[in-house]
Amino acid sequence: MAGGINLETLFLHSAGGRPPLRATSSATVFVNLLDLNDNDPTFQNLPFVAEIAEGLPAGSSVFQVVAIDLDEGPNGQVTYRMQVGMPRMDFLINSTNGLITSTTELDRERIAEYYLRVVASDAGVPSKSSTSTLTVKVLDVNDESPTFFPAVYNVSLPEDVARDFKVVRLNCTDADVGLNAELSYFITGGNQDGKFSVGFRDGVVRTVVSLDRETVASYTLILEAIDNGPTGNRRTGTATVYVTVLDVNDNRPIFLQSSYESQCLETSRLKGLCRDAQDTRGYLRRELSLNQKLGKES
Ligand SMILES: [Ca+2]
Ligand SMILES: [Ca+2]
Ligand SMILES: [Ca+2]
Ligand SMILES: [Ca+2]
Repeated sequence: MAGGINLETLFLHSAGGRPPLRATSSATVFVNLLDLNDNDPTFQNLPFVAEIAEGLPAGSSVFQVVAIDLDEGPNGQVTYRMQVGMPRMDFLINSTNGLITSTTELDRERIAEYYLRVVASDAGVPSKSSTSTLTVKVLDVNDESPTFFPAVYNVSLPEDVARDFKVVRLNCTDADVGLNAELSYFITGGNQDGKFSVGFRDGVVRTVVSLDRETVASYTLILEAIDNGPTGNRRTGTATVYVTVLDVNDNRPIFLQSSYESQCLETSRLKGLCRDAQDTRGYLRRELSLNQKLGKES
């Protein structure tokens, strides 16, 4: 019952006296009805959902809850407290005005959503209270960079590899969400002769034309991933792809000179042996052993 003062008028009649007194009198009586604590504090504007960007300093305002109690005096005097914070109690509530603030810098990549049990109690005896849940959604900020894993790739390719050959698929992730994690890939170094390309969206490195080991035997390609965060706050990651070009027998032998002269030591040694030989059998024996020796050496 809402508190208040009831005004009632009492009419007094006297009828029992002897002799009877024919008189009527009236008096006004004020009756003050004391308030009972019969109303619970009631939260307004449910359900409570707050959205706050990650990375704001501790002490940032998150939300203000309001509960109304229709009773009077202490019975209607509401105070607030936070009962449970899931998964962590990273917030404070002002007990008199219901303003909720953070007690730490929130990080969406660690905790993206909180559930806070808020209690509103009146100061009656006994006290009445109600509870409600505030959902705090932590909004993403582009505070994570694209990260290649691995960051270094080693690839060997035969020089006659076909054009558009898939050299390597880069693995890159960005822990943010949405545009803050949408990646584009570029080759930013080591591709002077334009032999390689990378898929803008898929991060697959391919050959543009076939290679030639005799011209360039290895490449050190620098790959960059850039996220699609807000202009002025885009973040990048870098990877290196080492490409070794393997030889294929694609060149005919070419003589560097038109003729070659060479002395054969063994021939001259044989001639010497011939001259020195006194008998044919001795010569033949020596020739035989020399041929065996030469056969072993060759
Ligand atoms: Ca109350
Ligand atoms: Ca973060
Ligand atoms: Ca983030
Ligand atoms: Ca990012």
